[in-house]
Amino acid sequence: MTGTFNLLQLLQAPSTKLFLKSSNLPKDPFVVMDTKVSSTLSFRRQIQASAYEVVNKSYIFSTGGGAEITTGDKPLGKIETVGAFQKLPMVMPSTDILYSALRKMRRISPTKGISNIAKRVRNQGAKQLDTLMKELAVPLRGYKENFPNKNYLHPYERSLIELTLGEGSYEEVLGKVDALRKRIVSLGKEHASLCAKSLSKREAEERLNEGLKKLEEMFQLQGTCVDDLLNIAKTLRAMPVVDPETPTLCLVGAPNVGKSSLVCILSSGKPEICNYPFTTRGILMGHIAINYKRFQVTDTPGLLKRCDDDRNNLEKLTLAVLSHLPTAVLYVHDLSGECGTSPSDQLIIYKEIRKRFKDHLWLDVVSKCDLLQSSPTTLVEEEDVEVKRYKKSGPEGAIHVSVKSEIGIIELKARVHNLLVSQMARLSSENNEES
Ligand SMILES: Nc1nc2c(ncn2[C@@H]2O[C@H](COP(=O)(O)OP(=O)(O)O)[C@@H](O)[C@H]2O)c(=O)[nH]1
Ligand SMILES: [Mg+2]
Repeated sequence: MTGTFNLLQLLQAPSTKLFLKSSNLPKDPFVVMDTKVSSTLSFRRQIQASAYEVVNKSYIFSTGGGAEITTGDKPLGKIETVGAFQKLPMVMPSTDILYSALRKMRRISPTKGISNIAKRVRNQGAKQLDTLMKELAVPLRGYKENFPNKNYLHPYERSLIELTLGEGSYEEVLGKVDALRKRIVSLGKEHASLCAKSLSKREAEERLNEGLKKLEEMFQLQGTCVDDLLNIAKTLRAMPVVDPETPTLCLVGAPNVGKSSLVCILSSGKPEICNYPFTTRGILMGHIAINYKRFQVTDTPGLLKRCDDDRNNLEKLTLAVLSHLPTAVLYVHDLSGECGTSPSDQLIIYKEIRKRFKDHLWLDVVSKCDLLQSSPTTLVEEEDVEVKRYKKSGPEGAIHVSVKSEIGIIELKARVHNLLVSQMARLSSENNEES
């Protein structure tokens, strides 16, 4: 068969780096300790030890690793804190698992003291098949156990998994890995048992070779799910890490209304560019320092006038940020006609978002007001009062600003500071209520 790994080649090849040390393996191979998860992960785990947990839709400060979800007296499981992607186990490429397992299998010798050659060969063969089966199955078991159940993830991270990998893909790949493990165990046991029952040296050798070939072929053909899992872990680990403990100002609005320009002007220092895997354009993440306290400020992908079913992943990311992270909103309106979304469409989007996130602390800003002074918005006679008023000055109480001419920026900064201080107070009182 093309591409089949050749056992003889392996035997003859000089021994290279071993991926699994026998001393690392648990006595019962099916009770897996994830000893291969690198020590850097445990460090990351420590630095991410305190976080918020979402219980009954509110954010609860925690210093532990997760809270029990209960319905009545019955615990359902653990809810993960934000930061689960940084704690994902390291996945070995499927070929590395196979090579490593084959090497370990080759080192298995027969139980001492068996003088009958046929008995010795069948004893060794059965042990070798058993070892190969376990060495292939143990890492898979570890992945199944150490990749978090999506249902217990922080809702923000759950949304990111769906947006990035597509709905159901994460569970599907984990399911395939577990199914492969079960098939390997069953095939390995069957052939180890056949080998152990062999009546002659020759039969034992045949049984052994047949079992090895089948296990190897199965792992080679179906091991792609392990590589898919490796890619999933890589993608998720690279995702921007949000800090839900830090009050965050989130700039929301239609595309090109001036959100990123405002993040730059509000941030102390240079904002970082965060890339979610499904964004082609980076999202800016900056910090604001007020009285030695740091706050986050970030823009979100622009929202268009359309229903939720038609929204793309970028828009869904905006909604996930607003739904699942404790954010205060700075909503940006561009009435200059420059951004590509008409003011009347912006009003429709705004009203929907405002209604949906009515409990968020909120500040409205009309951007690019330098352009409004030179070319004021044209009003159409038949438009209703609300639209006319919106086109003229935005929602009631909105601050008019311009990044270009710096109009309104001092007032904006003062109002943003107040908003973030209120957001911080709100978070602390929510935490106190819960503790
Ligand atoms: N005239 C003017 N243009 C602006 C102002 N703020 C932003 N822009 C321009 O508007 C365009 C979109 O801005 P950007 O910040 O990328 O918008 P975003 O897509 O909402 O993040 C860019 O070409 C900016 O230079 C402003 O105050 N005045
Ligand atoms: Mg932007």
